[in-house]
Amino acid sequence: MSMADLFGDTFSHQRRDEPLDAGAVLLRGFALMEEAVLLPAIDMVVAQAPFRHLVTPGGFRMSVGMTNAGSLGWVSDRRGYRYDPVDPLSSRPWPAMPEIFLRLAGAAAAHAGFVGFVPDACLINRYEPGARLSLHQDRDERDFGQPIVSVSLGIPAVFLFGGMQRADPQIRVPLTHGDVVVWGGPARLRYHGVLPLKPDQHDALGDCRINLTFRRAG
Ligand code: MD3
Ligand code: FE
Repeated sequence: MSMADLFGDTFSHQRRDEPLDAGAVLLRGFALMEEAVLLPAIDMVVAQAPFRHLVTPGGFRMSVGMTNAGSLGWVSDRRGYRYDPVDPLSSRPWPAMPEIFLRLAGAAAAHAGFVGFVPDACLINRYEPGARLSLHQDRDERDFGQPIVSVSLGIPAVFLFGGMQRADPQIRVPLTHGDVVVWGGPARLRYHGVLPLKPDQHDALGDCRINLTFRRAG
């Protein structure tokens, strides 16, 4: 049976899969088929919980604008990093995870061998030209056995994928509109970041990049 049969052809359009590491696979163009449903769903979330520039525990304003959907949202302030069920801007729960988010994340994870992935948090990052994400590990989640699924939209970025130590060498991976990466297994705790975005224009998203990261946080 072909992948197209197994996945009902919904996410099997014009794609090439690239293994990046044990447990990490780049699914180029995986999000393109559902683009027409995905972009309005992001707008719905952002209308309820706008992008904001969080402050790091060290007191630096992040250049990336952030918001969340789902029962938990990632936040940073002078007290530290954490997942919180409440949006500190509105004092209300984060917007519900749109159905298309769950469907896309679940299909991508299953494609990479993580069947039954049900995220409870989607961190939405917005990069404008010049914005960057310095090298870090994602370790605020409860179970590192659960993968993270990332979806890149809009103008391209160069992703840095390092090792288990901050000083380990990095590879550079260009990520473009529609690319999905599943980060599981040993890749889950590797250092990673995003180089400063170069100015560019995307037909649907203008001069910005949006990245969704789906997590099982709680
Ligand atoms: C590798 N976001 O939100 S997505 C983040 O493009 C984050 O906005 C970047 O790093 C962005 O934490 C990169 C790719 C990604 C996400 C999580 C990972 C790669 C990862 C977790 C472990 C290893
Ligand atoms: Fe990260």
